[in-house]
Amino acid sequence: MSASQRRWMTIGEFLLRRLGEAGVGHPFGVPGDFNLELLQQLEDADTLKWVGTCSELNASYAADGYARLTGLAALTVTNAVGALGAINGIAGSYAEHVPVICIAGSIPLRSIERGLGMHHTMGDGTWDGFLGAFAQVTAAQARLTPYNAVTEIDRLILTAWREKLPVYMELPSDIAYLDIEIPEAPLILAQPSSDPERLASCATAITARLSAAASPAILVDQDADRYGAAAEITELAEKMQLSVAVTGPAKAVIDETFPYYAGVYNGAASPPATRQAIEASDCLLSIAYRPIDGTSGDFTAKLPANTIHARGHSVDIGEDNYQAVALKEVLRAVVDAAPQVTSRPARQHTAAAAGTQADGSANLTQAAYWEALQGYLRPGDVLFTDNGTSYAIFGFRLTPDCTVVASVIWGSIGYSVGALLGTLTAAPERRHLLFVGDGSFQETAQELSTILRHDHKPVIFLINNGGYTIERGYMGKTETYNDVANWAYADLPKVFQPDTTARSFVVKTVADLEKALSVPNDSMVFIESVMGPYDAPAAVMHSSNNGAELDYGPRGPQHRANAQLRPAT
Ligand SMILES: Cc1ncc(C[n+]2csc(CCOP(=O)(O)OP(=O)(O)O)c2C)c(N)n1
Ligand SMILES: [Mg+2]
Repeated sequence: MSASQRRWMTIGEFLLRRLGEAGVGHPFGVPGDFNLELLQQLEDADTLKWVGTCSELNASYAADGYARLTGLAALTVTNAVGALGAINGIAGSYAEHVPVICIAGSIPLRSIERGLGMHHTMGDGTWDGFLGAFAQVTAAQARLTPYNAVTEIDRLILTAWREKLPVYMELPSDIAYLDIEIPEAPLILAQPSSDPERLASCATAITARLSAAASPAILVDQDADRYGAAAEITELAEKMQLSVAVTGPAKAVIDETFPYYAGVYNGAASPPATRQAIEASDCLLSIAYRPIDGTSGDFTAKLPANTIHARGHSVDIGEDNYQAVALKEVLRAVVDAAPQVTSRPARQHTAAAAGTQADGSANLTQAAYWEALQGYLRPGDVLFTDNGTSYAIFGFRLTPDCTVVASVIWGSIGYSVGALLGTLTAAPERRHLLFVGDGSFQETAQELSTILRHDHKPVIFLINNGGYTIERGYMGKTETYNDVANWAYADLPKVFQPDTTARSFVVKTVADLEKALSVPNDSMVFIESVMGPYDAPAAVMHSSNNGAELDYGPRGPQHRANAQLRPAT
């Protein structure tokens, strides 16, 4: 009898079976005595491949990256010391709407029942505090027991997937090997179907408004990707010949060579044509727009008053609120009902620049760097940025089928290095490009060793500018608190893997960079580019300068002479 037909299974095996059915092929994490029994079950079952990381924080970032490409991820950590190490990343998954299952191997039920002081606890016989901590940063939490495991495992996995949010599960270490009676049917990941009447009325109302408008447009935020609705949006835009802009967190969700693509919208910081398409639209369809400082041009965004707000499970149209309507189904119905429009032909698309025009022997500048990298992009690339001057990638004109992974809302530096391990694990056949600063990299650099250990082949573009240049635009242009130690970054692949085939470069001129960009992608390429601490893209500096006004107010220290790095004029 195959495992999927058995009526009895151990709790641990059942959990692993459900993860596999939900498409989680590679849980990340760090072992500990409270989860080793589950890891042994994972080894014995040999259906999932566990990926050990250097830290739980990095495991949480890796899981987030993995889920962004596959739709769901998991990590296994040990009680409290492991779980709390991961909590920053789990909270980030909550902010960024990424479904991640955090499984904490926790203290035995025996210890809980008897109130025994245990290691990895406060030592006072209490046990609920960590569930409480995770209640703040997850959509659902549970401590498994033999009598709730069947229902709670399914509830948590389905909640994560349906709501696109993380969940937290404690598996007490003395129950993973206990047999429970289990359902034979596999777990099916599906959104609940829409209410038929609400769906029909909602789609009819949206179609009528879009059809009557002279300049309809769509604004796409990241939930369009989380709910897998990009294809329907593109189809609708093509059929009705309407403009589609994205927010920064949704960059690359819409193919940037699509004729109706209108750019990245960010309030007053948008390109004028993008701003016009959105703010002057007489019927804007917003897909889950979540304005924060960084996606609203520091609150200068002005969406039209009659904007239709569609979200994962609900829609607002004027005074009408529609519940129980699934985003993908709503868009599908609108596409089907929408008239074919021919009166709004698309603009001509401008081709991506081929490469840098700068003098090869000149010292590398940020301007020449980003210009050269624009020409390096290929269709299908996965691009990462961390917080820092590498935010310049939001200005790239992307080739088709790219994915951008960033954490614009949560913004925890170092995220990108851990998340890169996750996307490489999920899609090793794609080319992965990491754009990261020295300061961000220093937070999570050790995960490079796991990337090398699994023979992944990303290209890492590290800017060595001696510290936190993006922060110098807020405050402390020349202060030492914005400096970091100068590492031999390009030597790290060799440190982390002595017999590595990684190709490392320290780049100081445009010609050095061109040479590094010409090598093949058959092993890791690590390009450390040395640039000045006061060299920064103007858009990043404008954002930092504005951020300081919001953060410190009119009486803040940012107005002192030379307190801030400003855009070059
Ligand atoms: C965990 C965390 N700590 C601190 C910060 C504040 N912070 C935002 S950007 C940044 C500096 C990034 O510097 P670097 O990666 O070197 O980028 P650069 O601007 O120099 O290119 C810091 C410290 C943060 N966002 N997250
Ligand atoms: Mg830096």
